[in-house]
Amino acid sequence: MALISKSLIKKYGLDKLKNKLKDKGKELLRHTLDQQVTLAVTGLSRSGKTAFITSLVNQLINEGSGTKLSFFDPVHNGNFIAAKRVPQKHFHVPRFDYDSAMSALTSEPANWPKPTHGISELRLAIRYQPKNSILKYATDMATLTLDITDYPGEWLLDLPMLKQTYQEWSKQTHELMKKAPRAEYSKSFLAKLAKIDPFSTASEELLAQLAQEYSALLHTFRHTLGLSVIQPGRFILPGDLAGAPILEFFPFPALEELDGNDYQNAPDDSFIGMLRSRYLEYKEQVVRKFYQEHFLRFDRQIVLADCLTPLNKGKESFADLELAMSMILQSYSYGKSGLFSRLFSPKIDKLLFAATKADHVTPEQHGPMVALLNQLIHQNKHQLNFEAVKVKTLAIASVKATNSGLSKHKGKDIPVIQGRSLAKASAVNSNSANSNISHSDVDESTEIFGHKITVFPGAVPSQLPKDDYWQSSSFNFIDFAPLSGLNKHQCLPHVRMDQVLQFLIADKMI
Ligand SMILES: Nc1nc2c(ncn2[C@@H]2O[C@H](COP(=O)(O)OP(=O)(O)OP(=O)(O)O)[C@@H](O)[C@H]2O)c(=O)[nH]1
Ligand SMILES: [Mg+2]
Repeated sequence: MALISKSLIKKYGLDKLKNKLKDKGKELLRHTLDQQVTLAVTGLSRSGKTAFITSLVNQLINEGSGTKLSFFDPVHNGNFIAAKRVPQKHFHVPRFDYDSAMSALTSEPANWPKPTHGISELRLAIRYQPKNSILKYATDMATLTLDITDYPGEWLLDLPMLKQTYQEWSKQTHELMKKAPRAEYSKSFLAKLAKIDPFSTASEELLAQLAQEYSALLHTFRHTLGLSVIQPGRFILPGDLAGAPILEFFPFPALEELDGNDYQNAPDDSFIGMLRSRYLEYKEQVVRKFYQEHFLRFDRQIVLADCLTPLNKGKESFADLELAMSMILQSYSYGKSGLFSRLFSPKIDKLLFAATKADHVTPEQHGPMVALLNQLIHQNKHQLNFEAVKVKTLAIASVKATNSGLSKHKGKDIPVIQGRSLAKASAVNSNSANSNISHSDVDESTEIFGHKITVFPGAVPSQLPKDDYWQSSSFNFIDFAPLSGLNKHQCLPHVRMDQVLQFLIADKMI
């Protein structure tokens, strides 16, 4: 880029310069004119990825129709022209279903988009007028191509497996299964494993059946217990691998008593042998392949974290989120000592952590939300070296589903949010019973049966919560439905999506 200077472009004009340049120079110029960013969006299931991408695309393609992007410089400074969806880059990767997501949000009554189960892509072409960069001498209008990839954060939880043998992984996973809250649910599965001789000839059928039970357990951990450390990640989000034998393995506690030699020498057709080879195959064909085929081409990454649901679920769920975050962060551990750098050469230069669903709490709680997320990230900072990556944290709501305001409570003004609950009226009543101030305390006119509620869901701790926090259990938020009356051709209401755009792409549009 430095080779093609402003003065050269000024002196010759762009067309003449193109002719003067030799092939290498032309390549460089083309590269200079084509701005391209590959943005990856991840987070554990239900963290808000689909809502986030839908809102991001919606804000850009409808810019001007009720946009609130004041902190996004290209809009604020007037050099944003327009954005549109264009065919995605990789035809073999499923398309991100923007239209279905928008239809759900704009239907009456409005719904959230359906859960998604794998990777998907969408490409935007963003037109802008270069004002400061070298491009302004070359063209009045430049295009930034933004490739957005949605992929499950669970897949990042598998990275540490790359450095573990099957025996090591099995031991570590079994440790987790022996402890509360997993222990109670794991008992009968572990009892079945205890009856199997690890050196006997494996039955494919039994392996398949046990693998299915292990996957069902992982689903329970995630969806019933609200836990975050789910390994292997593909077992609950298999993408296109559903039913493949590569997903038919599980931890085998009997291995813990074996010495390394017995483990190594176990015949290939024994239980140990079969589980070992599937584990190895999983590491190579699934985990490593994902990093090589997808992760390595991401330029920028946003990691979405729903810290509020684990706060609602309780101490164990929150502790599990802490562990999951530290595992996920290994993928961004770029220091020389980081596992990731030793395995791959990453190129991500900007990393945004966003605490999602900030509209579930009153606005003055956004500061504590960010502080809490910072703590989750920075307690692992000693393992991390972000020297090559710019990192930021924000509290956001991709699609704001509540309105905030003040309400009188015992003669005092207190901050509240109001929205339409997703839960049935009876569930709403019991849900908010523990809140500091329930809907009925606050607003007599609240239509409980119309599911419209006004509530102060509680204070978000700005530190990693200690035992006394869990004992007082002062936090309880409610799931809200999207606001009604949203329109496909207008910008969705949001909290801080402009700051997200500013951090992730504004520097490519100057
Ligand atoms: N109030 C509010 N709720 C949100 C917001 N974003 C997501 N949600 C809630 O979180 C749920 C999950 O959001 P999704 O965007 O589907 O999350 P995801 O990460 O794509 O989930 P999977 O596809 O299952 O991995 C939604 O159904 C909403 O209930 C938001 O900005 N505000
Ligand atoms: Mg999704």
